[in-house]
Amino acid sequence: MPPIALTIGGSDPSGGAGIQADLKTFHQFGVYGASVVTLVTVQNTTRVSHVEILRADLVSQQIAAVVEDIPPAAAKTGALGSPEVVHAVARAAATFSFPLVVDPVMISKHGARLGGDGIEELLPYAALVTPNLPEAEALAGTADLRRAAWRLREMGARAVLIKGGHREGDAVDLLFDGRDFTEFPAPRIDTRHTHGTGCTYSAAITAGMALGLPLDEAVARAKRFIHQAIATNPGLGRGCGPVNHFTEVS
Ligand code: PXL
Repeated sequence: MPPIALTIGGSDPSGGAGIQADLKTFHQFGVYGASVVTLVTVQNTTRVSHVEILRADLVSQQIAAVVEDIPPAAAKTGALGSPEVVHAVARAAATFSFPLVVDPVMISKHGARLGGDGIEELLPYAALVTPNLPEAEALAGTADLRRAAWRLREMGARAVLIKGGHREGDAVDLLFDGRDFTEFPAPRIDTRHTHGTGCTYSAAITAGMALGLPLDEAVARAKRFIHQAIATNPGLGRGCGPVNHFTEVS
């Protein structure tokens, strides 16, 4: 039996981000993927034209249906849409016996609001939280990387990975587990095709956890995967295209 991973997030019909990206990534890592939908976007590589958030109790029921029957070895959250959905996920997460990765998605590359409000409620259940720099700043109230990581630990996350994709220069990510700071560097790739990068990266980390890797090894493997996936993007669409989910796991 393959290990099982669960994603809780939004649908991207163009297949590059959201639960579609997560499922493709789980599959590429040899992990069986289950998915709970929180919101439906209408989007392609050029725009997000609508976001429809599901009722919170529908999210609760989907999680319960999966967890009681196909218990995952790890789970992640992506776009949650509303504080009500965050609350529903937090109530479920309080009962999880497996690690949860929280990707605190706030706005899409095209500026559409996908969630973030009330996300603090979920941090005490996070084995790892994976903000980009703007998200870390919004949550922690500081742009200083190490101070933000400390603050997010104080807010309840067991470990913090602040991603450097929105910084200048190389894409250096900073992991803090409460004891050590570890940097994960990669050269920046000059491309507009980075749609779904955050989703794919946190899904790859979640897959590594489902495979039983220690956190730093799961992050290192995921970092190699996302770097290669961006570098070999298929150039789909007329806007910000997806990364290459077919890239080899190494
Ligand atoms: O990458 C953040 C994200 C998460 N979830 C969905 C999205 C996006 C970005 O577009 O569409 C559904």
